[in-house]
Amino acid sequence: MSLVPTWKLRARFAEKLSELYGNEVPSYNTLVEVSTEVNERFVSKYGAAAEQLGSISRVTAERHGAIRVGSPREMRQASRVFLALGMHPAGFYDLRDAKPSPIPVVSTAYRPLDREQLALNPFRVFTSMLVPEDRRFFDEGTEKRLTQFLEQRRLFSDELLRLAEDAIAQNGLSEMDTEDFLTLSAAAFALSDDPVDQEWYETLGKISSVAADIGGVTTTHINHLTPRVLDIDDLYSSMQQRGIEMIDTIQGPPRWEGPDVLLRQTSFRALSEPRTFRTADGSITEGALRVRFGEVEARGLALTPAGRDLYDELIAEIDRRQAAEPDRDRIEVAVEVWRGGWPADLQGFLERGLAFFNFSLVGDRPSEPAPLADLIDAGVVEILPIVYEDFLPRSAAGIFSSNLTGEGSVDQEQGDAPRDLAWMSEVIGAPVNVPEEIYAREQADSLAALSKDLGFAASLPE
Ligand code: OOG
Ligand code: NI
Repeated sequence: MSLVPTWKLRARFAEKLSELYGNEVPSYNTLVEVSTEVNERFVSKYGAAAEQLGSISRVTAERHGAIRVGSPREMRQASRVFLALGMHPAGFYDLRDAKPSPIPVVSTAYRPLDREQLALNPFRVFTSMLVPEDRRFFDEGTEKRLTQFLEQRRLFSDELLRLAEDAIAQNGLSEMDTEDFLTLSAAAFALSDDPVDQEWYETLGKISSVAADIGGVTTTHINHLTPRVLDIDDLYSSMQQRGIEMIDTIQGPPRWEGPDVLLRQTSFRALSEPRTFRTADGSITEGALRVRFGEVEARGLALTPAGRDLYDELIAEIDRRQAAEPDRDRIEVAVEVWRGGWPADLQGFLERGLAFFNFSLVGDRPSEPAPLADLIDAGVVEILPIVYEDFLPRSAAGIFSSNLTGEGSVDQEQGDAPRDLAWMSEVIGAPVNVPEEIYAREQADSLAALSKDLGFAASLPE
């Protein structure tokens, strides 16, 4: 019996969620339509160079989703569902001291790790988990009530979890099981019509609307589904032309003439959606909640730790200059800092050890060993940047904050509950990958393959 392989399960799951989310949030369909136009325009303008950071077929299908869960049990179950799809935890994000608004969650992203798997389908899900034990947000009584509430609900059915285990064990599922798996998993992420306990939702909402969105309802739901574009500035103005009001900035690095790094994102608020509430006297009323989103992103180079340090420094420099000259346009300041701080081209990034690359031998094999930089100059070796596959804490915090309906309340005097990557690995029962280590491995493998092709050891510029 032939099985639907893991990557295909992932591609079909992403498609299914896209269909579901498009039915629930119609402006998402507009976003996908405009994204497709933007990508086609970009490719017809730049040809093959447009696909340097991902083939057009990959980018067109590319999405990331965001979900939020409440407890370690829910996080671990979600990890099994994602593992069934070949998605592994990567990166640890603590948003509890995020600015402008602290969010009571810690997060990781589930994604394929290998280049080949990413090329087949790069679907990833930013997954956040509530921290009810954090006293800055929740007092003892609320923590107890919250954990009891979370203990009682079931986000993932036994049947779904059983199918996930089968898929993990077999690296795929039969066509019949695939259909069941897709139906059950999509249902687990659909907006539920279960009545929302109004008093409880409001109690949590006073602390944080993200806490209410997670712990105030009996299910989880996809919070947003984000397409990827090759030109986010074009996307931004095209959406505005369609009459969709975007947030006022593109988050992350500014647009400039040099290589794009990491991640640029922008978003718009989706409309409020009808929800049923149960009031304190037990009666059922119709209301509405506005918790979901339209988001879009453009991806750039994966930075080395040195590149990441420089990135953080330059962002801080933008903040400083802006504080000193508040009348100047932030974008203008950002471009000025970017031009002063980064090399102008890919080779500069390689030479200064700021970004990760793949290498290939494209010219004749040289007769004697030569430094890598010379081989690149001579067109013998080609460098291909490795695209950033992860998230940015500051942009993530921005997305969460634009989702907030109230200020929330945080008591900074209270102790926090320490959480880190090791803790998250423990919860998931598998190591959470460190993004920079994934990229470094890929680069090292590519360098080793190049050395084999060259017949001598190629090494990175000092
Ligand atoms: C997740 C926010 C983070 C991103 O793209 O940075 C995120 C959420 O709102 O649940 O999706
Ligand atoms: Ni997102």
